[in-house]
Amino acid sequence: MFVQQTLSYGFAELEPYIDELTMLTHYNKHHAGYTNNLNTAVEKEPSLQDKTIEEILTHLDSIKDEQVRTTVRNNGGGFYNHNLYFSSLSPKPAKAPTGILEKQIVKDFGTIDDLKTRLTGAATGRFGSGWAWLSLKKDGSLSVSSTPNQDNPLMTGTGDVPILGIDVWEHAYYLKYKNLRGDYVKAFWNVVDWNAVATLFEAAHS
Ligand code: MN3
Repeated sequence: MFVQQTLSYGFAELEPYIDELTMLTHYNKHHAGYTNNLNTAVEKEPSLQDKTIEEILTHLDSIKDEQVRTTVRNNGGGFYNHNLYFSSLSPKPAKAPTGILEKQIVKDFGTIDDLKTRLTGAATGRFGSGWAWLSLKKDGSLSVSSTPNQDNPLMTGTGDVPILGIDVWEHAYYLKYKNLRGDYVKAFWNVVDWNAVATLFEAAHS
């Protein structure tokens, strides 16, 4: 059974950048819903039961039933993406990357601000619901991309491993920011814990 990542902070602790009601609804309703729906789908599909979520999302094509595949894509994606999202946030974040992650960012993008600009562009440029991503590619370089719905880089067949995701579904920001997605993304940078991103980078690297 897949279990939601527990939060290391309270729902109100990301204020004023991400408001309490958005966090509460996002985690307790949306993320919980994806998790429940994924578990229900996996219960009916014995071939998935001994697999990790990463294995499932990397090999969606192995699910023969189209309806089950779509359910797992949407809800397995939602489960995985929100685990990544919520665990990258902190009320006391490391404000900038250090070590090998910083070196790779400088190599691939120039400066940390250049990377943030690229990611902000991917987040604000995504039409409709979706995500912006920073991923580690097979060749060791980093890439910025965006995906629709609850898709993510694991599903692309490229071997890219996501290490930071910006949720740009309206449920992630609309209560506070209304139509101003750019303001939410700007605020988001204040609560990204670069230590959490570095941990994923190092894990994906080894
Ligand atoms: Mn969401």
